[in-house]
Amino acid sequence: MKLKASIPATILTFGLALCFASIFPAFSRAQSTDECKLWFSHPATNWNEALPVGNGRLGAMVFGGITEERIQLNEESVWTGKPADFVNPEARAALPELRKLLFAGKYDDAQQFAREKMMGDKKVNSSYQTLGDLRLRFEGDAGAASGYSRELDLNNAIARVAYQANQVNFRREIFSSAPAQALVVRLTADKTASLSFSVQLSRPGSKAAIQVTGDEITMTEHVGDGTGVRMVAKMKLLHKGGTVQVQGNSIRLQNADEATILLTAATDYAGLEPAALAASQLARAAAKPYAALQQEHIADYQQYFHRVRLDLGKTNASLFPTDARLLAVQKGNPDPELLQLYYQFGRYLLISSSRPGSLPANLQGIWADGLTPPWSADYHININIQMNYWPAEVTNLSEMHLPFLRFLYNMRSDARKTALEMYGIKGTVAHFTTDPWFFTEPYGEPQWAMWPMGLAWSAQHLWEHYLFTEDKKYLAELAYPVLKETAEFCINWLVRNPATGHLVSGPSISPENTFKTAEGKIATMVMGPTMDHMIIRDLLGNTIEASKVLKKDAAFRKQMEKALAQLAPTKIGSDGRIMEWTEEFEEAEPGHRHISHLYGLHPGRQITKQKSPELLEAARKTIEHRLSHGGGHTGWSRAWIVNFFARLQDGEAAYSNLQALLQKSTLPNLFDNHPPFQIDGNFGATAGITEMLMQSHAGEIQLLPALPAAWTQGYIYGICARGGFEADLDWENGQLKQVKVLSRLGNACQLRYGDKVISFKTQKGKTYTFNGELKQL
Ligand code: FUC
Repeated sequence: MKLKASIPATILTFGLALCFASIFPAFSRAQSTDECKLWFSHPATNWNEALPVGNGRLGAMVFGGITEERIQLNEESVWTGKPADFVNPEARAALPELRKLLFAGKYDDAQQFAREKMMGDKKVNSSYQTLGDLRLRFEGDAGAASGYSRELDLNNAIARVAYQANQVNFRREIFSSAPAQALVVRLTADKTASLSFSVQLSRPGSKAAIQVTGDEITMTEHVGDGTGVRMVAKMKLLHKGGTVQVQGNSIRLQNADEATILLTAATDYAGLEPAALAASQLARAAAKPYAALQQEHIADYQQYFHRVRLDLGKTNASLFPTDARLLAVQKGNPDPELLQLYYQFGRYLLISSSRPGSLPANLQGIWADGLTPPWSADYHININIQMNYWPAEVTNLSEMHLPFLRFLYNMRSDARKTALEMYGIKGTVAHFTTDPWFFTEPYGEPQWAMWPMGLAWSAQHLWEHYLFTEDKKYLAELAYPVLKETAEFCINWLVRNPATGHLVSGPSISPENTFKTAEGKIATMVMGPTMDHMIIRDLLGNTIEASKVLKKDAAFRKQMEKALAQLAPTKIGSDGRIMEWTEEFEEAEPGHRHISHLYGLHPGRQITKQKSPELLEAARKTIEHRLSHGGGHTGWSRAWIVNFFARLQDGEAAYSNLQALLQKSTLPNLFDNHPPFQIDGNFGATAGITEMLMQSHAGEIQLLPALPAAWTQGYIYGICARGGFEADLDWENGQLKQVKVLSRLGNACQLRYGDKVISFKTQKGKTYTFNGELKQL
């Protein structure tokens, strides 16, 4: 196969688009198409080069092959497993003894004891899985193909493939439509009767049944050998010209002018009949012309995507394929437009993997190949799912937060049961990970499992969504019930440390980190890891606020206030770092990826420049220590570090960690590389770039708090701040030039730029404009 790299024709309009962008920046938040494209001059040779499309639920990875196109498919609820209860029956009775061991410093004995008495026996294996593959095999001589390009157009959420062969220009367009709930694959050629291919659905390694009738293929399976959901995928081939024939498990189309393949999929996860659902979705999509399907898809997607526009500096880099640009960055050539693309890719991924009514984005969003993806592509709640949702509010995608928030609400019944059966405590608790059946019990090794803070951390998101929207109905009906029950668990979970008199959390861990005991052994569990207290402080503070907004539960509020006042404080160790545990243990892995004890810096708001400058300094030392011992080596950890430095208002360090993320932890298709692919780093970095440009966690809106020297000139339009504000920021020569603040809710506003501060009252729906001196214009 001979391929010639080509430059898409749209690049020719690049200069023009630029000029319009700078003349009329306020008219549209749509970025120019070339700035918002991933493109490649060759088909994907592996999954990490393929391009993701998705409608929140139905996803696909497009490989773009010439003789064979593989489109790997996903549907968010294709899971093995089922609801399971597996609290260790000895846990409740063992709890006091375990606490005693830990208070006595018998960490090693405690470890063994917890493994036996606290860990549940999770017999039901549950994993997310691929839906299958859609394969097209093209006929004719593809050896002569040239002018190949493959792109993901983030402006329209469409993947495209184009090439010439035998003097014919072939084109493919692939998108996953939310309005149609269907995957759409469109094939055209600029010469009649040139399209000949066969199409097949399969699910490698599984027992899926395939049925081919006329122009439709149906694939069904009770996944996980009958342990999981029942899934159905349906595909229909529509064509203009040519003839269709069933050949075994495939449909063969010959000499067509154009073709459209529609694919729908459903499972019985939500109690619906999947065959009927997939069939009705397919019939509805098939009744619409391609142009209408495309138009409704673009309109639906752009209402979200076009809310934010970013410019970090212009180059001609988008003339080059994305993988070549990434290589250039890896060789030390900065590419501000690649960061802008990475940022918008993060927003694209959130819109494509988390729509209202869907399940939350899992460890891989919705995109996972095979039957056994890494970590089951589950919902880890000790950093990963939270990080997935860090960009939701600030990048103006508040609706995309809802699947996670609803998921937390749905965890309550299992979480209540675990709290009571395992600890004898009222309220709700979850540990380090879960699945779509909401298990909340710990299992496996105490090193990651003995951590009852998964729901408490997640609950922060419930309050944050309220801070951005002030939606009281949502607060009363969805958020507060979870906040309250989780707070209730926490105040009953805390016990008094006999040595200090403070309330502490335990038995618990500082997620996944280990320390050396006096006897030289490696241990994990303690009474009172710093992160737990930071999370509980946040949760109780937020729940107190929520109860005030809703004017309820005054007596419970008093209990929370009392617990808060006695909670163990965050301490600085003799080496100037934030202490991770109650004692100054030596870390077994000083560059560990989890930097849990900085939760108060980010995503929390306990450590701020204004309120706690000493802790802020200690936080810096903590990160630097980790980094100097090889920290930041997983994608998500690096992304968290970007957010930490943004909160430390250190633009240069945030920027160099962003570069490191692109250099060391980014795959050719811009997916984050843990390794392997894990989507949290994409989302974490998108949030981090926003935090560098605007922050609102400390009671005011801080403008350009961590602008690096490399971003001399640029803008960001449409990002959001707590209190219901939407801001457009322009900067020049590294200085704020102008800021426009739209007040959505009519709250009072305080802006800060460096030492300049301005406070003003606002009216709902009005925009306020200031220059770089914060003088109103
Ligand atoms: C957490 C992390 C790992 C990984 C896993 C899915 O437990 O410690 O690095 O990201 O989740």
